[in-house]
Amino acid sequence: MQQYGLENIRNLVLLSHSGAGKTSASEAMLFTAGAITRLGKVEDGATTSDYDPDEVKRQISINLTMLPFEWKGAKINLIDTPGYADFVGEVRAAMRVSEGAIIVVCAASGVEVGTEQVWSYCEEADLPRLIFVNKMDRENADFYRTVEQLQSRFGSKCLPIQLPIGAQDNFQGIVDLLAMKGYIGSQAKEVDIPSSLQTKVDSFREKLVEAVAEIDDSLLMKYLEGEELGLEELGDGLQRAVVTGRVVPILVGSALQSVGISLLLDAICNYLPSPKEREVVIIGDKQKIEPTEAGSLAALVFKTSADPYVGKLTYFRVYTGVISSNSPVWNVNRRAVERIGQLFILRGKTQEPVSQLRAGDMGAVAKLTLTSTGDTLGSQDKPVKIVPVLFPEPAFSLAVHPKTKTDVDKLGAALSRLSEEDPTLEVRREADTNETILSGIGESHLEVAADKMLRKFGVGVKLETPKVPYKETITVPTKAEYKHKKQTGGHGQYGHVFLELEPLPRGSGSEFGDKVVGGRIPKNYIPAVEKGVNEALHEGVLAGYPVIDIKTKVYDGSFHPVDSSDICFKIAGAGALRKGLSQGQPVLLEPIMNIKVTVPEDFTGDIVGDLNTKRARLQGMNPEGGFNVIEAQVPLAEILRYAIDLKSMTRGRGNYRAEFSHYEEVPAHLTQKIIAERQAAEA
Ligand SMILES: Nc1nc2c(ncn2[C@@H]2O[C@H](COP(=O)(O)OP(=O)(O)O)[C@@H](O)[C@H]2O)c(=O)[nH]1
Ligand SMILES: [Mg+2]
Repeated sequence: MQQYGLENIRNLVLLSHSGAGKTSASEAMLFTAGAITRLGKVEDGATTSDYDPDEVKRQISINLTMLPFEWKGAKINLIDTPGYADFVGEVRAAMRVSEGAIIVVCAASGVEVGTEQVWSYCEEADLPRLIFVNKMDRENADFYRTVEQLQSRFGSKCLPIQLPIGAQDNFQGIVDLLAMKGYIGSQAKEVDIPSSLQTKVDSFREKLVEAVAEIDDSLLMKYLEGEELGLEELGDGLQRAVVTGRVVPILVGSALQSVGISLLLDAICNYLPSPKEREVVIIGDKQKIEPTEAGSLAALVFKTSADPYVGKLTYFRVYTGVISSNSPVWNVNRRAVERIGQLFILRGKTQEPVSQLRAGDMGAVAKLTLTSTGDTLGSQDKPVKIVPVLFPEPAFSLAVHPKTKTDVDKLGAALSRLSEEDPTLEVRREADTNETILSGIGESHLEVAADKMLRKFGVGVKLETPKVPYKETITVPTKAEYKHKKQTGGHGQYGHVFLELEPLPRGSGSEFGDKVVGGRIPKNYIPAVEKGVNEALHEGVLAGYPVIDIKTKVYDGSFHPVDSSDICFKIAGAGALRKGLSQGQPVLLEPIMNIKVTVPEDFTGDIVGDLNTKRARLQGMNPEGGFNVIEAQVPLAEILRYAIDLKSMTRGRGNYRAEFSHYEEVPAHLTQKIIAERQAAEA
């Protein structure tokens, strides 16, 4: 592929609710532009974009895919993204490096949850966009109903610049409201506008021309004076309206039949901004720099993938300057030189070697050693850091259990490579329950991660709901005595300890003190008593959970001049503690979380009702722009699968964050159940 200047590049992300047809549309664009010769189908696992085995298996997109192609003297770096909410990290990364977006909407389903989600991402990021109403050939497809939905949800700035000719079985082509021409079939054969459509065409064109005229005073004057605006004037005006976000054009077509695709490609080139038109935001007081090829290199790493054959693959977007194959660059974040090997442009799984990539363009390079996602590759004399991708925080956790002994050994390395590849995955060790915890966006996200672990790194794992790290404590002060005495042939064993146990307030931890007087236990044995006590605190007497919030004092005892030893006093200390715990009316403690649930206002009642069944204590409610932020304290045991519950209760519109607050006594009626479960698990 030829090199393109800033003005002739379009970096473009495809966004939608899952299943609206992004991947099919990307395939149709590649085909229409002549970049591929066969039009693959999602159902056959044959698209350029969904090449990954996990994607073929599930017939959905999971990863962002770069799909560059050329169209009428421009290079379009198209990025296909997953629609499924669990893979939103990929969407965020793709959006970060794009100057424009196409939101695909299904003409039969209309505006869906995912459509609203990606729309709000675009609003946040100020991303100029087009809407492509797809699947016009499908039964129930209704362009005008979909347009009404779009306008009522997102405002009157969503304006058709095309109308469909026919619908469903009879969908044939498109009327272009700017050029006032009709186009039929996948070859876009020019035809007259059907007379049956004339009234609709006139009224939608009128609205469009009016909106475009408002972009600038001289156009407006002309329009108000009743003068016709020329095609070029309209096109220029529309371009400015789109780039500034004042108009979001609605286009129409069918990805499966490749109808409307060449007009979509023209619209991308004509109306969406080039990299030259968007300033580059760098770290430090909202500073901005000009995108230019002449400046020093600044390229942002927006994705890292672990390929079993090529090794590590680093995806980057060049903002200023030029990056060349086989040359060193400065990693600004690591403050070190990184050696760049052969550069590639990727199209799905194919890699095309290139000698350089210039400002505005993007590509990939294999086997970098110190670079990770979010880093800027630049120059040492003019080091700037480009603002990285902001990834969402993980909200759902599962415990990872390796299946076999070999899997245990390989687990750590596999997990760390996976989380390097996917910044929305997090791995940690829960010491209290001795489990490895994998956190991500949702259940499917973690299931895909498990599949990847097996396929890429040969590690088999089972995912299970994590154990709750319960604790134990006592509720009344008590005293306990334990004598360890044995006479087994020659040398005997002797240690004798009296302990005082006292409950402490929550969050105090455990304390140990020594009140022995008169040398009834010689000082040198006290550390052994403490050790015995501390070890015994690891396993409570109720269900074997660690004991916290307790003060232990050794206050009396006795010893034997020959038979006593450290080990004997350790045993006595542990024994006395266990006895004391049983007498101290022990209870189970459970972790309580602070939870913040953000949902659209209409869902407030349902969410609060559900939280009440989860033993939650409501703490506050704050309306925030159509949403309600509900704050509560809730036991961890009740929200282990909350990400899934919330998703189904709000049809994907809610999200939440939880963090540890404190430990609290488990209600008596639940204690027996937890003890029984623990005993069953041990057995
Ligand atoms: N009838 C019809 N089906 C389509 C069209 N575009 C996509 N599909 C089907 O819709 C399903 C989802 O498409 P896909 O491209 O994977 O959607 P994505 O999740 O947005 O990438 C697949 O079964 C496609 O064959 C279209 O224009 N017409
Ligand atoms: Mg897809």
